[in-house]
Amino acid sequence: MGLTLAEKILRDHLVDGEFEKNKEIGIKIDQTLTQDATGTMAYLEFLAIGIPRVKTERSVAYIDHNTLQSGFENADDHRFIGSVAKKHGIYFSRPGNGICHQVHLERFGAPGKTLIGSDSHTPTGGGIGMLAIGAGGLDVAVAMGGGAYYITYPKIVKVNLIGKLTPWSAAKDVILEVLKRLTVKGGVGKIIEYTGPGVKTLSVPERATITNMGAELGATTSIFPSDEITLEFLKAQGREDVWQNLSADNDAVYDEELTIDLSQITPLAACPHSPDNIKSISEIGAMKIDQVCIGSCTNSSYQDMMKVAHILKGKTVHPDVSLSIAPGSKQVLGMLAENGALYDMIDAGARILESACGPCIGMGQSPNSGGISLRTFNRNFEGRSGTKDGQVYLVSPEVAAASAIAGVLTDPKTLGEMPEIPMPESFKINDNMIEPPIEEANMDSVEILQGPNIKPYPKTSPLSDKIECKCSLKVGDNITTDHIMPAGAKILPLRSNIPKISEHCFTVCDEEFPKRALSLGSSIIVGGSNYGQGSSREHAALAPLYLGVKIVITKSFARIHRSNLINAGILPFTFVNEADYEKISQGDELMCENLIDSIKSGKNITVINKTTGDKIECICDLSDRAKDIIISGGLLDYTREQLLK
Ligand code: MIC
Ligand code: SF4
Repeated sequence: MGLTLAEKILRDHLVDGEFEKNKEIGIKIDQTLTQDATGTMAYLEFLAIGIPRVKTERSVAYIDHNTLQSGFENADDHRFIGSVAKKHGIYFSRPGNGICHQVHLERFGAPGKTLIGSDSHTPTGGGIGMLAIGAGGLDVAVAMGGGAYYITYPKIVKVNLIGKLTPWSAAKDVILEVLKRLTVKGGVGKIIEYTGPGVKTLSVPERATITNMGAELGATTSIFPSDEITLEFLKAQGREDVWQNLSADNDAVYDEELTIDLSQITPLAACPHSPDNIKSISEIGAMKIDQVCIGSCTNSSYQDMMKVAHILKGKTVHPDVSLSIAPGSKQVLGMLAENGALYDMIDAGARILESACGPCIGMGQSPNSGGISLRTFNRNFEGRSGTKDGQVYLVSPEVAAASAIAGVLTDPKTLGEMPEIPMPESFKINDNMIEPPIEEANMDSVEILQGPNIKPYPKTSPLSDKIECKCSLKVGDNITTDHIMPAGAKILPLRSNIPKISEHCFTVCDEEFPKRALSLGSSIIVGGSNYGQGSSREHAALAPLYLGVKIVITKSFARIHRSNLINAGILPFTFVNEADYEKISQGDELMCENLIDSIKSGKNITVINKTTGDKIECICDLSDRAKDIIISGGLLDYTREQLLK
């Protein structure tokens, strides 16, 4: 029986477990990446594990999220990460060098390798045939130390691409179409593998846009084959030596299959407040807009920016619209500056931002009250822009630029002939903003620079056999990590300080939650389905841990967040009968006993609602390794115990 591409890479890297669907496997990790908003915690964890040098082939620390320095905190974090990187064998991509996923694709990614990153959009690397997966910071720390990364052996979905995109339809529209069909939970426990004749019509940046936003499907990752187009891209990056020809076997067997005819794709938008709330541009109509933001790890490549520059050339941004553009990397920005496209953007009135995440993570450029913002980004969760009632629509760069000029949502197909933007034969290469680490022999000369806002990992304790406490919060379906642990310019500087950032935990849903949870001492959260979708931020588990949350009971979890809860020693329970969700109200007194035995044996666990008398059956389905992690009090304690052994 033939293998899919993802299966081939997984098998090449298998170090623990067997290939059985839904069973846990451990894979060897070749490369890791971190960004600054998750990086400080990841490196504190790496230091706590105590391995002197990273054991991966390549580990890179990027500074791209917390680049607004309105106080000392972010600058201190950058210095801390830089010093850890230098000492412990990690390459350091300095602020200004670009967004982690864009730079990694350009300068480090390699077909057939495994990459985990403490950022959910790490699957961008799937655009060049890498098996690239988003993970919690602690998982990345363990992988840097040479430990395996564990995932449930996923189902593999074949997306058969046929046809060719028509002018002005974009890769963004392809992934929005996939999101429309599969929804934000359609990818959980699955790898999305793109095949078919349509693959050859897509460039590497286009493929990367598609794999990047596979994160919004909840997928473990997404991947394209590595072919002659990949080779061309790597050659242009001066890195053809890492290329290999990779694809699925002809007789590969997939768990699910869907076909997308690229020629039928029209410009689409994800409407507020979910990436799967898809409508066509023509269906929405000429809606008046207030803001346009172009950039993010989804759509900030050289080709994207050149299309935008072409649309803006010789025009003026509509007087009622604010347009900002953040090219994805120093390489992209430098090339735009050199060939004059940057002039066209500036001349049209675009506000050029540094090469970083910027508005995508609410680091500035929040829209006006109730403002309609078109963004080429990948997430439009409520409040993420920094404006609570902001209405964010996710669109392609072509739609964004055309609309910025017109002042209303505009189908770029009305612009006439589309320009041919060829892939450059060679990209401008200058890695002067990537600092290599110091040689191992000299590592003792490097001092770790830890600013006052950088506080240690929260206290954990081994699992108790009985938990008796109140339900401190009950929430609904599709709760995102932006609900649990909001981001934005005001809160992100607290990423290195769990006690402080915890004061903002769940405040989007309930202002009083942090105080209430703290005063209860210990408590349980109840949620609906797809709980914890979105970001990889382990802060969405560490803040609840600090606030005393012992169990989260839901109808279902998103993958990375569930792992982060386990890593933090918080029990992830699911209802055996989803209808039992109704049997717990906020404030109810809950109790469960014989936990250690039940966890070990995998038996259902009965949660007794002492307020109503109801008995609620829950499952805590864990692999043997996850059971040990939970019983030890989390992955940090577990790893330390393993190392002592
Ligand atoms: C995001 O897009 O939500 C982020 C910010 O990149 C996160 C990481 C974080 O919260 O630091 C992600 O996607 O994992
Ligand atoms: Fe940065 Fe936005 Fe990409 Fe997250 S989604 S890595 S915040 S650009």
